[in-house]
Amino acid sequence: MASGDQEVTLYTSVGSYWSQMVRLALAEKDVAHKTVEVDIMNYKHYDPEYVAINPACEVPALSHKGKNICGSQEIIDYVDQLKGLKKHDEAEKLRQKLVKLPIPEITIGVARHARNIEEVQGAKEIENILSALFERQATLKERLAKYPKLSSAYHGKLKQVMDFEGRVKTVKEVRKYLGDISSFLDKVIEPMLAKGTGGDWLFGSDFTNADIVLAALLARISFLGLAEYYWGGETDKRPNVKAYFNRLCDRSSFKQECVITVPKP
Ligand SMILES: N[C@@H](CCC(=O)N[C@@H](CS)C(=O)NCC(=O)O)C(=O)O
Repeated sequence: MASGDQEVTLYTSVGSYWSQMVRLALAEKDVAHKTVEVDIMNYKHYDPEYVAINPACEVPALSHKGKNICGSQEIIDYVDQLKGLKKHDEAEKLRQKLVKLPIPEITIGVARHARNIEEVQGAKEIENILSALFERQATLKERLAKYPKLSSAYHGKLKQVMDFEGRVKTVKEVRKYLGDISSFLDKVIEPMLAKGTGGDWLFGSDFTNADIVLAALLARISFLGLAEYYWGGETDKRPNVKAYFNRLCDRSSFKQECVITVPKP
């Protein structure tokens, strides 16, 4: 950023999907900033100090010059505008589709049903890590009782969490979301990469906002023990997605911001 770089503060959580996307964007766009780690596993994002920054009770959020920008895509757009970066039209269209894919549902769905989804490798460890998020409703109810002035934020979040949990109740539902990712990879990403883009990335040699979202998405699939299912194995399913993922793994911003390993049991 030309000026005022030091005024940028990013509120993020290390393993969060939407935070990873934003951290990757800030690294790629060379935005100097201060990072505040919000421990969502211990529900620090429900504390009044953080709710004052983001009433949606979620990470990421970004503060700049007294303004709070909440939500990953809003932050990416804000940073692009601030830096005067030109949008790539086709990449923006693809980015809109990528952000709608049910990765949050797959994350919580896998956490809830890992042992019953045989495609997941390392189910027990994933369940151990993510089970910390199972107390969201109980924690929100506690906070509601403790901080009635924030009831509007807590009620809003509680409703969102209840609707969300209702969508990942059964293995069958989670399998449907896994299928949505398969068909998107098969219909859009694999053919696009197979045809050749003129470079290493989705639209050539520039690492666009669509690459940023796809990178976080593939990192999440890998973290959930699903890389083998989507692009690995003897059949070498989706070789171009696999090659793209391997190139990502060599990219320093990706290694730094998106790779979180599952500890061995
Ligand atoms: N639409 C928001 C979604 C943010 C979001 O769902 N963040 C998750 C972490 S990846 C979160 O804060 N979850 C905590 C919770 O739901 O309690 C965005 O794009 O930033």
